[in-house]
Amino acid sequence: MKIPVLLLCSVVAVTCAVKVKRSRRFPKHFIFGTSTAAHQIEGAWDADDKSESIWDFLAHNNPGAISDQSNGDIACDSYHKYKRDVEMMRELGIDSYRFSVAWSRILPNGLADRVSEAGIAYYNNVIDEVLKYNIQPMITLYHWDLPQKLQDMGGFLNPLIVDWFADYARVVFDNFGDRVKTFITFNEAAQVCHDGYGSVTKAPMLNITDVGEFICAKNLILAHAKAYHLYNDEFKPVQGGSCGFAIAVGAAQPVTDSKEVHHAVELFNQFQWAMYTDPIFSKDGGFPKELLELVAQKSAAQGYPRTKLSDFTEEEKAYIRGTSDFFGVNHYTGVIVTGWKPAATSSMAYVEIGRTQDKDWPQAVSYWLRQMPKSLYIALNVIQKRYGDVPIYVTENGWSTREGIEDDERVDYYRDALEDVLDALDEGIDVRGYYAWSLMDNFEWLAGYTERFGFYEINFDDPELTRIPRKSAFIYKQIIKTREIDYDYQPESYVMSIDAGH
Ligand code: PNW
Repeated sequence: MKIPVLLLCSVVAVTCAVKVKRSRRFPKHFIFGTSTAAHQIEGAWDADDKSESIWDFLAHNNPGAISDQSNGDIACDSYHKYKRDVEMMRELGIDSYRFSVAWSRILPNGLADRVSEAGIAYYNNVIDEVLKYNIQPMITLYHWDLPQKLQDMGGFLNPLIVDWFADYARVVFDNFGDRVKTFITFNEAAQVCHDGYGSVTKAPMLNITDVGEFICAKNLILAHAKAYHLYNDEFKPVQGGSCGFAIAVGAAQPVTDSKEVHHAVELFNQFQWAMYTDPIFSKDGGFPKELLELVAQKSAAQGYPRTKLSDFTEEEKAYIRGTSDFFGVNHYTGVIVTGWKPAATSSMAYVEIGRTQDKDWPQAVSYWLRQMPKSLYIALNVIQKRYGDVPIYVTENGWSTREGIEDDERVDYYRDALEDVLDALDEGIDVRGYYAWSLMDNFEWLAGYTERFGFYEINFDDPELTRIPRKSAFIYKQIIKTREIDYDYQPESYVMSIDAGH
């Protein structure tokens, strides 16, 4: 008797679970958007008075570093084709568009002695065009494209970057803040400092392990805080918007429930991202304690006369704490953490944390990207557990394929990720919006044009750079329109149109 009853119960439970899942909706005011970044889409690298950014400089002087020897000189040519881009946003029906402005286009000298009229005019055009169709612009001030002239003066290793960035931020707030109500100072500090200064995977490829990364981290966080205070004190009272920080948070799941593995997960989170966000969002401010201790121990063992990472002063801590109106999270994938084996010889505790990805998780074209089950849900949970009820925007989330408009893997990825958002919302996590990466294929940094993240495909050999909607574009459009995820929905044809009201 027992077995059939149990069986029946589980069948009912499964059916109910599926039903509940399917009827869930995104709240009315939930924001759906797409994200891009200036260097990845604009092209027109030397139009008018624009100067070279570190990515222009890298691609021009070290083309072998980019996997297809390409560059962002033309990219999607959004500098000239922005009206078509906005038309695509209307086709998708998005509520908001996240894009970045190029420092070297706005301030060709890097310093704020001269503001480019052409640069300001271009971004005014983009902002006005999206607003015409009721799409809210969200601006990232820095998405990895430092003016090369500032790199020549040390870039993020020079403490003066704090003032340089605040001067630049003033120009951006002053010119665009009347119409733009959400600003993000930095996109992914860890990728700027770790990949660009501590390694060779992003410009300026300095490879100054630990030391360079940590100097960059302190200066970048102070630059963020200064720009936030400027906005908060001088612009917010008049313009009424918000200003925040966006960081990449990968999911980290413990392989077992042991204390040791949980500790390894915590260390992994600290080194991967919390080092950049604890100073801003934690109650006490400053860098994570364990991380500071580990770096101090390693530094001593390696013969350094002082630690490679000292904490902020009490005054700095107070200045930095609370300087973000929301948590911007870029999320793509995750790992299973297996443990931590400290080794006296290695320079960074980070590399000693054992982690793996499951071979059964679907693999994207990007080597680092696998679809880990529930990964966005895990990331959103960790953020809320760590910092409490901070408003969260998913500022990036996406999947890479090769060319081709039949992108079922991307469709699967987005549906799963959006289920994770619904699960998080069900639990009361304050997720306000979701920006998919990316509106269209674009220049994927060191991977050039070999990895495609777009809802719209671009053939970069076609001089017209025609944008063609992929299957995923129709699926995203349907989700936005109905505010729910319908697994049975299939586009009838691949012909796009703009719905009434967009
Ligand atoms: C993002 N991770 O970076 C960038 O912000 C975009 O410019 C880029 O095009 C996009 O990813 C796709 O690569 C990432 O830890 C940072 O998994 C970190 C991770 C992934 C992407």
